[in-house]
Amino acid sequence: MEIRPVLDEMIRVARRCGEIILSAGDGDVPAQRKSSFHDLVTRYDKAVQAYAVEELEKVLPEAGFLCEEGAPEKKAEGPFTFVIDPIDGTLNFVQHLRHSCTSIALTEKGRPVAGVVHNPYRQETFSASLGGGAFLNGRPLRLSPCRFEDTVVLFGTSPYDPDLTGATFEKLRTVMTRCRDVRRFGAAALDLCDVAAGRAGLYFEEAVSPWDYAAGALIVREAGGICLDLGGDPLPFDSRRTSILAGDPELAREFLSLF
Ligand code: LIP
Repeated sequence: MEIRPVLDEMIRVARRCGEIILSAGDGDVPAQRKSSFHDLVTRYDKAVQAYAVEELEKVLPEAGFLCEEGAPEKKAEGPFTFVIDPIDGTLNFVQHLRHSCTSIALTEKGRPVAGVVHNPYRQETFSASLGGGAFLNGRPLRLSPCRFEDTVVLFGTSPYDPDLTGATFEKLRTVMTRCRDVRRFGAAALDLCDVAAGRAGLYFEEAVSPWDYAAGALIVREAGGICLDLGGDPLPFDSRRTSILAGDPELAREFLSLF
């Protein structure tokens, strides 16, 4: 199957999802708790996901869906699955921090072959296809090597897994003494895209879900980076949560050597 036309449709859908996100404006956004008081969902998450599923079903009727807010009934009738985070950075969205995105990946036999991450607040659309390169608003992305001491390291706090807080801050304490500084922005997909765009050297988090990283991991890889779990093993792209380390290959190897 020719991936390019499907990726073009994924980009169109992600940008429309961004318009739905922006339609919330600066008004109050009521949120419901999911697994804990850290883990929220809003009617916008559900509306964005419903729109994306409806549109992508037309693009690839035989595909299955793996979505943050619950998969539609339909199972894959072949090798393709759309992996969707309708609003990555939901807490940022609820708090009007203006740092959220829609992430859509297409996997074939469990391997990402196309991905798009759209940040409507900056009108930045990151995209990639397997072997086709990574792009920001159509401009090619390519990582350039840098030293640990010259780079910023992004991290996540895995707030849905509070038993991992200690591990997160133990790693952070070690990393902070070796890099220029660290940042926690609250949207894994955008962290991965910032790495692919060379705005940061690495991103790590102890626990994320496949919809957080499926598209961003392909964008990083197609920009010349690597994406592994924190044990240095390949990432899963099924429904399992995993740790993640992404960025410049040399920096990633040095990071792993510290622990
Ligand atoms: C979030 C991630 C973030 C992580 C949070 C949560 P959500 O995704 O982007 O990096 O720290 O635990 O998983 O839930 O806002 O789509």
